[in-house]
Amino acid sequence: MASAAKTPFYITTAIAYPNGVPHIGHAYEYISADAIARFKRLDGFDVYFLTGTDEHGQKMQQTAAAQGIETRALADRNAAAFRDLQRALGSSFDRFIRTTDDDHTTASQAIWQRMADNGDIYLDTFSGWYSVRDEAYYADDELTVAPDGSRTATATGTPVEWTEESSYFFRLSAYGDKLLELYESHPEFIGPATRRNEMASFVSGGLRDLSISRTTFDWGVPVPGDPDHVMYVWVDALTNYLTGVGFPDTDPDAFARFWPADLHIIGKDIVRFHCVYWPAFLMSAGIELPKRVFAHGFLFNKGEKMSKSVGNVVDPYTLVEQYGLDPLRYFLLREVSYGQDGSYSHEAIVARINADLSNELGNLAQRSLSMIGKNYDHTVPTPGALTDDDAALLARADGLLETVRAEFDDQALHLALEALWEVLAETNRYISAQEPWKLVKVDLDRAGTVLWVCAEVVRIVALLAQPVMPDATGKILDLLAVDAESRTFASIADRLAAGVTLPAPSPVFPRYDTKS
Ligand code: ME8
Repeated sequence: MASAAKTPFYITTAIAYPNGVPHIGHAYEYISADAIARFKRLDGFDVYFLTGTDEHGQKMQQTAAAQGIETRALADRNAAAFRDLQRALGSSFDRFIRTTDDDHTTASQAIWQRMADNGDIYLDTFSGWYSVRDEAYYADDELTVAPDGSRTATATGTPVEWTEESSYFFRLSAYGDKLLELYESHPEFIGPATRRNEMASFVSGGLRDLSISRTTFDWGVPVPGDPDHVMYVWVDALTNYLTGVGFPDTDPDAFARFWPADLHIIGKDIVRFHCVYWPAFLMSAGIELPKRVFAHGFLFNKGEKMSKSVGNVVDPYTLVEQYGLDPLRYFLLREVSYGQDGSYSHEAIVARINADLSNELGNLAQRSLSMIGKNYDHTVPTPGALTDDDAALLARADGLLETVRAEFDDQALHLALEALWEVLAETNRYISAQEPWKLVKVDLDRAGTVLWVCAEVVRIVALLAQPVMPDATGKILDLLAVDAESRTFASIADRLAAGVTLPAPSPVFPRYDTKS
């Protein structure tokens, strides 16, 4: 297998609750994780990209009951909607896992058994507050009490209900010091750093044992040896990351190769589950810990939280249809600082499409290629001796791989794009200063060198922008006659070959006409 020689890279998204249809926040997570997965593949890694749906728990059962359908039917319908959306967004996932898949039951019971064998699970009675919407337990000091006595979780505003039942507990309290040691010795385990500080302060405040089973409903993975209990949905949900690569023994080779995961991409609201509960479960089960968890921010519509009651929940398909997939992918990853909250609006999307895509990249490519077409019979001109300006610009373009790789490895996707667009801006200044449209009339060789430099920068930027805009950059690379084998990052160092015949150029990024 050719990929065996490559370094493995295992990336996951959160698995969404399919109690409703996906929204733009989900789309944002998929697009960003997909860009990272594509980047690593193009950079020579053997990538495994896992995503899927989190189908158990009380919320799913209650939603289905309210709609008068079987829980399984609700899960089937909406899991399909999530999978279809990912396809529509160009997500290059390797597996779409559903927590109702058979191998996932086996994996969840296996990790449970290992935690039990390690003496970390005991039976007791749980009494406390539970938010079905968050599928989370809250302590008294995490609640807000309204004048009428009703309680909501302060962090999320969701209602909580008093719950009292027989439950298995996980000895989370025994893991506080180990978790703090983990954050200390592996500061890269949680990104961005603000989230690490939040978790360190949460854990320092003392951890209580966690209720990990329920008896008042049955939509979940049965607890091994006690089928009256189903697992707390987060125990099985987190385990999906193990199931997806063959744990415990459905695919030992894949598990040995891809575990521990390199990167869990999640949203900021589920950091505690991934950075406190998950490493504690794994430590207990004697399984290696993932290398990094990165929490992106939330996406808001014109700065407002999306909510059904406000009526501003945007269907991702509508945005794809209105702006095109690649412009939307570019906008979300360029406009929002990855790791922080961000906002989108029609005006902001149009501004990015017109300024960055249509002007900065599209016009540069179109101008250079049409001058080449017209003056050099559609063949790449042979560059002559390079001036200092030519060499300086090419050197900047050549340095991009290193910069962009470092930004992607830091999940600073917006800074990677910024670096690419800075070089495009520089190239546009260069072409204005060199005026090849005048040079072609007086010095065809020099004009050819200038146009070759421009086309070469466009090639390098297009190669590096592939993870974010796979289709549009593919078209640009077609226009530059770059063959399919020469589109990985290993080919960046190859120069655009002179004498190659180019197809007739056509614009790749039309302006968005606000009047239409
Ligand atoms: O949390 N902006 O599922 P989920 C950006 N099943 N991201 C958002 C968002 C927004 N407005 N709203 C949600 C769950 N997300 C669990 C995960 S993982 C083992 C189990 C993100 O459907 C959210 O932060 O509520 C999460 O990463 C993902 O969408 C799925 O959210």
